[in-house]
Amino acid sequence: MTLQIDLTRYTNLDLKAHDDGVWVVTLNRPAKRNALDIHTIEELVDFFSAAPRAGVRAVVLAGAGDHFCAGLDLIEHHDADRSPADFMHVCLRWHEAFNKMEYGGVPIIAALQGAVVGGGLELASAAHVRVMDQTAYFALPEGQRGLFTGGGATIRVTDLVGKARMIDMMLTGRVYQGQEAVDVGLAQYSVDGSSFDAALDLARKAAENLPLSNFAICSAVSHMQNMSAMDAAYAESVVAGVVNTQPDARARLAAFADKSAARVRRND
Ligand code: 1HE
Repeated sequence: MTLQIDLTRYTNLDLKAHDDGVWVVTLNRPAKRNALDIHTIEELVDFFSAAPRAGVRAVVLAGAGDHFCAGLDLIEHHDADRSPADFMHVCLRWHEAFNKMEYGGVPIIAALQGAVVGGGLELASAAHVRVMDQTAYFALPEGQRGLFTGGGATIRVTDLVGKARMIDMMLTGRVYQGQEAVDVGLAQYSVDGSSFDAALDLARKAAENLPLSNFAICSAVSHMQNMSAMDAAYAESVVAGVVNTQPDARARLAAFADKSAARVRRND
């Protein structure tokens, strides 16, 4: 079953499909530094719910303008004067969107520039690969704003940087940038030029893999992290049983056997 993605439904996200199945999904409220309002979150839920069944081979997740994302829309939050239950439901929609991203099985490469802060870092951490340029910086300013993370930072940012750094970022507002951001695990790539171009190259490379392999890589690893080692080993065997016997893999295995496939070599 292939779903169609109706582009006319999206206003806060700009969507562009490339011929090779790579989609570029751009947060498109640069005047608001791509702050995440309710509407944007609902569009993320819609797109990332449909993507695994719509032939999307990989996604570049970008932000329009000088900043990737300024996090929670603080003005909307201030004006709405929400009750605890209301904000709990807001956070549950964020989790719906970010879980669809992390567990959906479609590779997502985030292209980062400028501010990647608060909920913007939570969004970036739900992608599978993060590429930063030299303007990008990361922070969790929730503590200074009288807030707490609600979009999964306690899980995903802690996974990336570890508990001590996560708590330090929240307590002190510490900003990470440049090589240090890569060293602590916030990004996997730091580029001198455009993070978008580099992310697109990586997405195209990932899109050359068989979709079922990518599905396993971009869902099974996360699911298995939530299991006991015993259960994860069992689940890995089941997933490998399905993926490693897929008919589409036979041509790739045959190419290795007849020596026409590229070998794995050191980078020169
Ligand atoms: C916003 C937001 C926002 C900008 N919500 N409107 N996140 C933060 O604490 C980060 C807040 N933002 C900033 O620190 C700065 O705006 C930036 C460093 C990202 C960019 O600075 P700058 O000088 O380029 O822009 P600006 O002048 O601060 O803002 C430009 C406009 O964007 C302005 O709107 P305007 O109508 O007055 O022109 C700002 O109000 C608007 N804007 N950021 C709403 N965040 C699920 S819990 C998650 C909890 C969190 O994410 S807390 C962290 C929130």
